[in-house]
Amino acid sequence: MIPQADSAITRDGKALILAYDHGLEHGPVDFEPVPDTADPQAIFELAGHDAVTAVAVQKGIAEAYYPSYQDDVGLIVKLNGTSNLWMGEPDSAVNCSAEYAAELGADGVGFTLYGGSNYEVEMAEEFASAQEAAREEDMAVVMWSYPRGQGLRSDKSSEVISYATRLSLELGADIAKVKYPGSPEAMADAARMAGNMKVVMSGGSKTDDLEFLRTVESAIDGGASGLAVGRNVFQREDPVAILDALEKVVFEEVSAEEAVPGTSSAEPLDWFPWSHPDPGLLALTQMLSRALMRTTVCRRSRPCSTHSRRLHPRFGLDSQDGAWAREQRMRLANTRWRPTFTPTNCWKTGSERSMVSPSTAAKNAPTHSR
Ligand code: FBP
Repeated sequence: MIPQADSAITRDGKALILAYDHGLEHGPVDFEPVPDTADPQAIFELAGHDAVTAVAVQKGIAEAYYPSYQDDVGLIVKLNGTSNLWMGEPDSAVNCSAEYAAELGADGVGFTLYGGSNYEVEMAEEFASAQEAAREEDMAVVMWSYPRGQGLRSDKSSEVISYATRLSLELGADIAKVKYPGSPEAMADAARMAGNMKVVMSGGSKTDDLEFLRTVESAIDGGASGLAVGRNVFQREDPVAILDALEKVVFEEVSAEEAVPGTSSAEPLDWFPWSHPDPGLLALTQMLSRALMRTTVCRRSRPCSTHSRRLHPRFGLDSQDGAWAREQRMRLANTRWRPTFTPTNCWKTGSERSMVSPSTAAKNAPTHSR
């Protein structure tokens, strides 16, 4: 691991990686809940959301779709992967080199390692080559560290997940992506074992909004630096709403209850100079304040995607898009950042953290050890 304050796939030291390698790992079944998500273009559109620091895909998807999104979206190319048709001991075929990932424009590479599998030795050797090649290309290395195999009874126990993060640190990853070990305490232990390497939580199968956000909050409280998530975003009818909520929980450290879609009016605004305003006036003021907070500064490390989107002809509506993709694109383009500042204002600045209200910052200040 090369210590770094930030990289192209993190923001404020945190990561929200939109994972989309499911078509290989799980097959078409993962697209059934929202059939339009079988179209990679719909996912790249979503990845333009300000919460998303990078999208993680296999090389075939990157080859075909990333050229249209390289100005707006961070890219992690998975270097290995196996289909769900494989019935043997956990293993993952190397199907892309770090050099080719760099040619595709990747900011980082992803690599699955099944510690504990009968194939662990071969996978670790393959990881060593990939990791060193990624260093040559100056790309971040994310390890999908998923201990599993014949000898492992539980692949999510605290001990196993802590071993998974330690293994990632020792083998040279910059970020370890692990399953949630069940509690903030267990996550804290896993983060401690990772030293100053970042740990992100794997999203897992889809759960309801509040349950999912609570798990993410617990992981963050335990010291996770964010999450890498697929199904819990793209299997929702309203993925933009859950990304809005994740942005609050991951980057602003707002509680799950405050962030859950549909409760945005409960955002803490207790830094206002009055305590009992007229309800109508309060609602209007809250609305204007949120708009002001959102337009103060764009927090992306790349130029604001919405501005690029508004300026770029490809964001005209495409009649070939499915209704779901079209709706998400409309929502991203029209309901988030407003064009009240120029693209030159859209670079990350030191004042980003001021987007968190003082009360929220104070409330969250003591909870993190790193
Ligand atoms: P989810 O958030 O949908 O769980 O995706 C994370 C991920 O690691 C994907 O990148 C990958 O396709 C999948 O989970 C693999 O999960 P598993 O091996 O547990 O089936």
